[in-house]
Amino acid sequence: LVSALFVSGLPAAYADIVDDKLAGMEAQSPIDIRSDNTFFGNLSPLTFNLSSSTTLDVINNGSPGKEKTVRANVAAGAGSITVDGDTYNLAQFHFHTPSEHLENSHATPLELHLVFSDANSHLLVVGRWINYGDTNAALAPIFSNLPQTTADHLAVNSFNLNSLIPDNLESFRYTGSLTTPPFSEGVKWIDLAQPLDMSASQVQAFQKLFPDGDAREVQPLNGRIILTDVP
Ligand code: SG5
Ligand code: ZN
Repeated sequence: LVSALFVSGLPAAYADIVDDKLAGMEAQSPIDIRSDNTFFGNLSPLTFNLSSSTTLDVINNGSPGKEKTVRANVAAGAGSITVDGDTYNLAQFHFHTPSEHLENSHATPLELHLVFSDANSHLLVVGRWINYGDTNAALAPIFSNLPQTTADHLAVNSFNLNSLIPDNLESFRYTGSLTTPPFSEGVKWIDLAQPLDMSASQVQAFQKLFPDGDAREVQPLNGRIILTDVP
């Protein structure tokens, strides 16, 4: 029964993922982050150390039955985050439409995920909601030239990773999972409260590639606690 709940949250592309792979998994992502399920506290500081000029290798992984998104692989050593005394290195960032995490039960048009891992391969994902607004100049080199097929690669020569991170680092933190197969648990999630803006045409360019979306449905908290330092 529990695994059936999770399977019901899969995009059609994951229909071949069977129940037994998910049996016993109860701390899954994404989740609905609401003012009535978050707890206020003093959270440990986040220290980002990000290159202001890194190369990106942008790929489209759109094959049916596989996780679908556009991913930017960053050069080794281009970025890290230190939290609670542990340093995690940035491997890649990618996007989902609509947002996977909900904000008071509402999705935003897009969500950014920055995937980091530490020396022991523990994963930490920094998520950021993306709203409609001005054209995002920093992301324009990617969103104006999105790789249309899996055969396509886009090289970006000088990307400022700091453009993805707000000055205000207030966040929501909880422990969850990958949002795509194999849905591995023990992933630290830090969802930044400050959204990023992109223009409607930038959002549309991404949605055109994945008309059915590439977002997993929200998963039950099952007693997990979401901490926040948003006043
Ligand atoms: C995306 O999300 C990424 C996965 C990522 C999952 O589907 O897929 C792509 O970017 C394909 C273009 O990235 C990879 O597979 C790279 C190895 O999985 C991981 O990052 C596993 C380490 C799930 O990530 S998420 O939970 O942040 N959404
Ligand atoms: Zn993701």
